[in-house]
Amino acid sequence: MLTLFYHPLSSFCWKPLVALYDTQREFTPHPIDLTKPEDAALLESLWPMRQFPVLQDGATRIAESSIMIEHLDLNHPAQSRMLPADPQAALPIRLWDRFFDMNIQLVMQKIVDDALRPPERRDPVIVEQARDKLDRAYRVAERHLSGQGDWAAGAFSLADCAALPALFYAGAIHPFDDHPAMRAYFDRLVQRPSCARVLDEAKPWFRYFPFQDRIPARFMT
Ligand SMILES: N[C@@H](CCC(=O)N[C@@H](CS)C(=O)NCC(=O)O)C(=O)O
Repeated sequence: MLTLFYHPLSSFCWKPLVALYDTQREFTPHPIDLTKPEDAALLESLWPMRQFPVLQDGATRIAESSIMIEHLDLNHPAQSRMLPADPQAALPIRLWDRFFDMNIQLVMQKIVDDALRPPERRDPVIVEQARDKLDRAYRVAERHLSGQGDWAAGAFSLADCAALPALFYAGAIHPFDDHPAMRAYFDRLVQRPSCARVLDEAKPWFRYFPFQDRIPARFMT
């Protein structure tokens, strides 16, 4: 039996949720509320980094969103895969998964972290550097996506699972409206039923996102 420990607002949790919904695998969702000491203790007991998502599969416990998606492909075959079985063919997908996590998601998170600090501890230099890095990543993504089909690297994959949260949250804080290929790709992503479901389930929590007023109205209602 699969159990996913997660929070509906958490960007990295969206990755396995999209994969699970997209492949219609059954699992037990176990929301974790880190404001509750007992939930924080539970998460720490599952993964000492105290980060979600964590996937429990029988006696096997998996941390790290990308690894758990691979674990699903390997151990719970479904009608489609998030990574091809051929390791060589998987390389571009791994690249774009890392790209969205490292160059967009984590960079966007620096701006969120800054906004969550008390005003006297905020650092405009960190925010400016993060915005510069996002600009560079957007240029790279735009060039890449202009030459692609519907998805980030061939068929819908792990790379697209990573792209949804990265582009959703980064796009709210640092819009990519002037990047037509990114915009078109993002529109395709949010319309995919698995992604739309994740966004819908996150809706009640968006008010806790410090830049909630920048989330496009179409995702709030
Ligand atoms: N590389 C990890 C990142 C997980 C992560 O940073 N999760 C965040 C939520 S999006 C978290 O648990 N933050 C709480 C904390 O770090 O204390 C993954 O891909 O699963």
